[in-house]
Amino acid sequence: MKRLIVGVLTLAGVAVVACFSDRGSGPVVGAAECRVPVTVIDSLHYIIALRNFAFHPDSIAVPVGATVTWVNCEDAGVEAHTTTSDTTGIWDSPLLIPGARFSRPFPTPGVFPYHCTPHRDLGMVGKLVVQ
Ligand SMILES: [Cu+2]
Repeated sequence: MKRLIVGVLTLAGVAVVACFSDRGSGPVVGAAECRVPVTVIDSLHYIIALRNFAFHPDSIAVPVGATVTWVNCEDAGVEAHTTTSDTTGIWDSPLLIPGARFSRPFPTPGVFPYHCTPHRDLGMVGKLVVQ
């Protein structure tokens, strides 16, 4: 399993593996994805965790055609977040409570800066590169 993930990382040209365990205090009891310290599910499926009022990783490159899933990994009771493209109209998730997720395919290349609408001023921003 570990070897497979490393292989996928190499193929995708993405050297990002998030380790969620060092970002929280105690285990996450929300979405299943939050328990897995992996950003890359396979070459076309990627996870971005929302935790501690930040996106993890906050910058990621994925191949054209990939599906990206943002998962709110905050502890229960923490404020909801969104994932919202800086360019109006590309994507705008509803408010995601802890445990909730939002997925979107990215069929065309580009650089997509995005943010969390309630917490943009707190620096809750990210960048997605589709290449
Ligand atoms: Cu937020």
